[in-house]
Amino acid sequence: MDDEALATALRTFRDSGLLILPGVFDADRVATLRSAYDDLLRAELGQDLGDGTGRETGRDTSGRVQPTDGRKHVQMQLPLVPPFSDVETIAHPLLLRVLTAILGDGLHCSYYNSNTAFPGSTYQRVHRDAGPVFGADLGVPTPTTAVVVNIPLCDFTRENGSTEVWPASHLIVDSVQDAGVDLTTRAQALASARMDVPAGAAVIRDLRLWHRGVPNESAGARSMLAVVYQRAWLSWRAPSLRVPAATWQAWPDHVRSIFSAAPVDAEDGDRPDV
Ligand SMILES: O=C(O)CCC(=O)C(=O)O
Repeated sequence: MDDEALATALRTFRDSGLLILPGVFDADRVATLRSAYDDLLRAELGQDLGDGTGRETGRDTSGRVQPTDGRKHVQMQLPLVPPFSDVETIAHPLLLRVLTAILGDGLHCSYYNSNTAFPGSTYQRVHRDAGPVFGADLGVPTPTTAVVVNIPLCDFTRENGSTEVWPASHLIVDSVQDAGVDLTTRAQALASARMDVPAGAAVIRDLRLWHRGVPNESAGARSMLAVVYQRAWLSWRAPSLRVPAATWQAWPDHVRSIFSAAPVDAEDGDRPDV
């Protein structure tokens, strides 16, 4: 990506709150991630994934999988082990270049999750993943402080439930009278788009952007990784984020820095040299 393309990408992201980077991951990487992901989800739920019997309200025994809003939508926390912890997955050079331009030096990963819409899923409520970092009192939108990177594990289509998004809604700061009206009602008056992207793309979304999961009318599960990166000075991080010692040892320094806020699990009781 040359400087001009980067400038266009950043402007698009600032204007819309969303940026699609096609062709970041090659077919082999997507296939490897998909296979490891499906194995994990199948093991956690103890069931076939494509049969539409995705657990609706229950919780798997390890607590790694949780239902989200709407029927047949689940989220699953991912372990920082290969291939999920591979540098090419979580710190791909192109992705890092764009993320650093958005979030500044010293950005860190605070959450490693995923979303699956099973066949037969329903509409979620329109929601934001995070509100304005300084609250609504300021009354004006502030620059992006955190993004989620979605990595689709299959082509996302209208049929299998490509996520619905409201471009530029990351810049909406609620007034006192608006704050009491739910976003699903407010969104009816606004134009939305669908995240129809091929596998191999990375989608960077401002956490404030309004969005929702939608019905999956295909016969197979539709899954994406969801990795949150944020500015160096934001201290929030998911309690679930832990780095196995072997992963820490395998990472180069610049990737360790991205995960430096997460605890490292030591195999021998010693904290690895951080
Ligand atoms: O799976 C999707 O398309 C969106 C999921 C989502 O936004 C959620 O579960 O909070």
